[in-house]
Parts: sequence; structure tokens; C-alpha cells
Amino acid sequence: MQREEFNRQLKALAARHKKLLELKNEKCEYGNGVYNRYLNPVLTAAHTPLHWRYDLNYATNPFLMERIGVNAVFNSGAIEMNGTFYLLARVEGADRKSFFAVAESKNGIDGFKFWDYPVTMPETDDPDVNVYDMRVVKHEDGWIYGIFCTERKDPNAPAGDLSSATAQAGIARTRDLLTWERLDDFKSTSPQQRNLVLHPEFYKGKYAFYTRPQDGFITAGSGGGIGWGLSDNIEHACIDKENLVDDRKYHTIKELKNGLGPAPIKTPKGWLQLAHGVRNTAAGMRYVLYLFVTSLEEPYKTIYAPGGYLMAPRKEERIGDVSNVLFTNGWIGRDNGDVYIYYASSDTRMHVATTTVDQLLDYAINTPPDPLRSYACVQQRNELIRRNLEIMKTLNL
Ligand code: M1P
Repeated sequence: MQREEFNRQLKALAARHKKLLELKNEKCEYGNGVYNRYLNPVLTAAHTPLHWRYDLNYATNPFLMERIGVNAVFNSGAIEMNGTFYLLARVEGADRKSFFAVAESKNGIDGFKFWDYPVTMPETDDPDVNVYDMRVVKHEDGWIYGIFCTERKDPNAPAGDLSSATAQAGIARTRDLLTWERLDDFKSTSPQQRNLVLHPEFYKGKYAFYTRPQDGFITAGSGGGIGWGLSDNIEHACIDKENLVDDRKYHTIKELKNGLGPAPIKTPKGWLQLAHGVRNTAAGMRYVLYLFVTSLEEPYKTIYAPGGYLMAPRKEERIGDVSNVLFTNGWIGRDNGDVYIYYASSDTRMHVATTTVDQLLDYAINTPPDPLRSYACVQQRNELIRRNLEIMKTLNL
């Protein structure tokens, strides 16, 4: 390609990228009263800066090729600071390794733009092979913590098994999302820990963690579900006992496994908790999001557990690298009561859904719990139908 043509194509590429970043987002028509989805994803691989992917120098890249590809942008932590919305995105390169990068927006629903450089997350003495799914937590100790999964090859895997891995939690802290201090990896008695979440307040003077102990890398095995444990300090976080917060149950949306999403949002009626539940199907695992509320005084005690899912994959959300998956590790509860749920679909892209604390509490408190049997589900529904038929009669519907 001649230099002139290179410059022309580069300008066209930059213009298309700018247009994508400036695309306005709109609420989807007809929400369900609990939350509103939006028409466009807020982040995709195509949103990553061109200068992360292309060599922009004609002399070294005369074909204007993508040199280091980006495969997907998903599972992002979220935080609001001084009125700006920040996502700590999981960016997955074409080489399958993930890293973190900050994207910011003024309104939280569109205009997300990545910073010039991704996060340089320091390593520990035992280098991570892959890092992902950061929960960003503003703790009452004054620090912003990033709790994420650190994955390494399983040292006990038999020769030839190149897939077995161990997942543990990495912990880092920052004041500005730019410079990160890496602390010791989290320690517990479980061979695998993913979806670790730091509770934003001290509990009896200790750091409190929501855990997700597992026997294997993929399956929960004897792992009961979402747990809770306390650590004396954060620099060498370690828990030796986990209490069950939310267990798995037969024939529910969380039969196979579950895991807490972002850190909970404090409300006058309890801690709003958002999690993912997984069940198996003939087409593979199906990940949905569900909500529950725990007690203000004892954040490990569930006080409201609405039945079923809050959000499940629909339309194009169903399709991606790992299809039929919704996953969240970031939401923002604003001072005015608005809640922005950042969720990823099918391990490929990021979306937002908006709601309020009042709506989520109403949903949590007034949605009947899962009665666990078809017969009981029909009774539950009949009760609603009976009441509605009366109202329909009076309203002539
Ligand atoms: O592929 C779906 C998700 O699988 C894992 O979730 P869990 O920890 O519940 O098994 C994670 O690897 C997550 O990143 C991924 O989105």
C-alpha cells in the first residue's frame, strides 16, 4: 500500500472508531418494571483504542494490519468517582490472556472511552498466568480495592493435562485506579476460589469476604455456594472458616454453582446482593443473574430471596464466545438511589441496565421465593391470578 492510501485508510478507521465511541445509547422499549435494558452494548472489543491494536507506523506496518488483536471486553468492575462512571474492564487479547483497563463515561450509559494505557497490575512472587473479573470496592478504610481472579496452571495436573488450573483471588489497592499496590493473594482452606468479593465495611473490626469455595476449576463439587469469612488484615488476607450465605439447590437457577457479583449496596432495609447462578443444560451451562438481600447487622444472613432470576440472556446476549451467559461483577448505586447494573453477555461484551434501589427492594421483598416444586409454583401463581382477576373485573380489562 502506498503511504497516501495508508493515511487515507487510517483516517477512515479513526473516523469509524470515533463514531462508535460517540454512539448514543437508548433505553429499550418495554422494560419489566424492575430495570431497563439499553439498545447498545457499552463496551466491546471494537471500543478498545486503535493504538492498542494497530501499529500506526507506515514504515513498519505498510498493510495497516491489526498487530495485537483484542478478542473481547467483558466482566467489568465499576465505580463512580466525582460524578464520573468508571469500568474496570476485563480485556481479553487474541492470545486468550486477560488484563484490566479503565474506561470512563460521563453518564454511565454511553460514551465509554478507554484510558490510553491498560492497567499494569503488579505480580506477586508467583506470577499470574491470567487475571480477570475484578470487583472494585470502595472500603471504609479509605482504599479502593480490586479483588480479582488469578489463575495458574495446576501444579498437580498429570503430565499432558494442559487445561487444569487453579483459581485464587488476587488483591490490589489504589487511590486513583492508575497506580495499583499488589497485596498477598487471598488464602483460605479451599483448593479453588473464584468470585471473591470484599464487603465494603468492617465487620467486628475485621475485613469480611464473600467467598465461592470450589473443589475443581469448573465445578463446585462439595462447595456449597456463596460463603462468608473474616480476615484480621487485608495485606495478608486469610480466612480459616467460611459460613454459608447462599447455597445451591436442586432444580433451581443455581443448581450447579453460583457466585457473588459486585460488592453489595447498602440500603435502609438491608444489603442488596447481586449474584450469578448456573445450571447445566444439554447445550452447556446457562448463567443468569439473581438478587437477594442480607441483613444490615449480619450481612451473611439472607432476609429476602426472590425466586428465579433477575436477568437472563436474551436476543444477541445469548451469543458469544461462551454462549448463554450473563455475568456481572460491577454495579453502581448512586446517592440519588439510581442503580446502574453493568453486565456482560456470553463472555463477549458489556451492557448496562438501569434501575433504582426502591425498585430492587420492592422486587426483592415482594417477589415470592422459589417454592421448589411445580405444584407449589402453580399454587403461588394461582394466588396472583385470583387477585388480578378481581382487579380486571373492576377495571373492565
Ligand atoms: O464463562 C462464564 C464464566 O465462567 C466463570 O464463572 P464461575 O466462576 O461462576 O465459574 C468465570 O470464568 C467467568 O469469568 C466467566 O464469565
